[in-house]
Parts: sequence; structure tokens; C-alpha cells
Amino acid sequence: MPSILTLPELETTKDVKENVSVLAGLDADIEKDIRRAIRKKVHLSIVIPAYNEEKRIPKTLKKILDYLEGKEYFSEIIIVDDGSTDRTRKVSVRIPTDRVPIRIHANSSNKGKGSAIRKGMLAAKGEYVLFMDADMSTPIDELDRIIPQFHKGYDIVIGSRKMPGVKINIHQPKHREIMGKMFSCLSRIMTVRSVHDFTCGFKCFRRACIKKIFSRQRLNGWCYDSEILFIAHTLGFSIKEIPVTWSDSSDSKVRLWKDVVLSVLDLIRIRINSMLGRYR
Ligand SMILES: Nc1nc2c(ncn2[C@@H]2O[C@H](COP(=O)(O)OP(=O)(O)O)[C@@H](O)[C@H]2O)c(=O)[nH]1
Ligand SMILES: [Mg+2]
Repeated sequence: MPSILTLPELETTKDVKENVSVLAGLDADIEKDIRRAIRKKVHLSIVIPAYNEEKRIPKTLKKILDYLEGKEYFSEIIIVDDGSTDRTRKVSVRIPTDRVPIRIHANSSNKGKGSAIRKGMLAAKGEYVLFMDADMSTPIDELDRIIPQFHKGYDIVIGSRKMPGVKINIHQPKHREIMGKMFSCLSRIMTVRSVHDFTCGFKCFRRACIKKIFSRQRLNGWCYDSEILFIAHTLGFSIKEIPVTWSDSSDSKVRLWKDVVLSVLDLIRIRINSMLGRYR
């Protein structure tokens, strides 16, 4: 009987499928072990923070699964349900998937996007870990342009709506765009000078930097983007910003003025945390 010890050598789902077909008829326990091994060999994790996303998330999950279907590597999807009061969790577990596990983490109450991102990133097992918004404002196939940047040696690759080459299909409302620009300008002064767009919800990280960055991340609110990029920069990780496609979704959960004021206060908090050595 083939030994389970050969499993770590399996590199692609094609390998696993071939081996599963050999093993499946022999022993149900072995198939279980293979599934466990698949989970351990995750190459790509996709983390989605979700707050009251019952309407948007099923379509997003289906699109991601379609995209991953064409890939030979292993992957997983992690949804962090941040105390949703709707059926976010229920509709997510109902999505049929046979080869890409969808794992759901849940906060008992709404703690904020920053908190959800931290939870999901620290739970992810992938060699590369992407976080993205549930509304898929940046389409998942932009990953095809992100991953090659890691082969050039970058540690973090982030989507940007503020660079030449960007394709904006549906713009954010004018006031959101202006506020976004002002926030990015302030973030640049307070955190990382070289970044143009801090708040695009499409950022991918190499495994080696995830624990170091996200175990230091402290902010739970919307300013987490600036904080994680600041931590990454402080720790010496390289960040590559690339232009992406963006289609705004009208159903925003940002409470405009309140969240902007809180984010600016959080920028000050980042500097204070840094001075107190909390990111070291
Ligand atoms: N965990 C968590 N996620 C949130 C919260 N609010 C929004 N999100 C998620 O953050 C992502 C972006 O939210 P969205 O409303 O599209 O923000 P916008 O595109 O900046 O207007 C989505 O995946 C939301 O479900 C929250 O309070 N907690
Ligand atoms: Mg959105």
C-alpha cells in the first residue's frame, strides 16, 4: 500500500488528484490524511474580512473559486466574520467547494476591519497571503499580476488606484475620492513616504513577513492599512505598489466623517506606538 509518508512531496492538486484516485479505493483513512496534507501545503491563502456581507459574499466566493479552479497550486479561503448580524456565515458555508477549503473565523461582536484582517492573516497557512474586500472592487484575477512581483524579490505587493496604468471602471463618489487622497497624503507624511494608495483593499504578503507584521498590528479600525505598511517599512520589508483595476461598489460600510476622524487619530497613534517602541 502506498505510504502516507510520500505526501509531502506532492506539489500540485493535479498530483494529489492522481494519488487520490490511486488511494481512494484502498483506505478511507488515507484519503483523510491526504486531505489533511492538502491543507498543510497551502500555497495561497485569500483572507476576506466580512461585516454584514450576505448579499455580496456568495458572488465573490463563486468568482474566487472559479479563478482558483484554473490554478495548479493549493489554496484556501478564510472569511473573518466580524460580528455580522445578517446571514454572512450561513451563506458562506453553503457555497459548494470540493478542493479549496473555505474556513470561517468569527468574532462574537463587531471589532473592526483591522481586527478581522489581523485574525485572518495570522490564521492563514499560505506561502502567499492576499487580503481582499468582500465586494471584489479589485477583481481576483489581478493576482496574476501580483504573484510575479514576489519572484522579483518583493515581500509585499499592494494594489493601487493612484498610479499610471490604473483602470477605474466605476469611480468612488467624488467626496470619497477626495477624502481618500487627503488620507493617503497624510499617511505618506506620517508613515511610509513611497506609498501612493494606502487604502486599496487588495494586498498580498509573503509568508516570511506575516507573523512579524500582523503580530505587531494593534489598530482595529480602518487605519490598519497605514499601520501594517508602517510596520513593514520599519522592519525593512520591501513593498511594491502596482496599479490595479477597480470598480467601486455602492454599498459601502464606511461611516464617512466618523471613520475619517478616527483614522486620522489612529495615524497619530501609530507614531506614538512607534515612539514607545511597540512595533519593535
Ligand atoms: N471585519 C470587518 N470588516 C468590515 C467592517 N466594515 C467593513 N468591513 C469589510 O471591509 C471590506 C470593505 O468594506 P467596504 O464597505 O466595501 O468599504 P469601502 O470599499 O472602503 O467603502 C468588506 O469586505 C467589508 O465587509 C467591519 O466593521 N469589520
Ligand atoms: Mg468597497
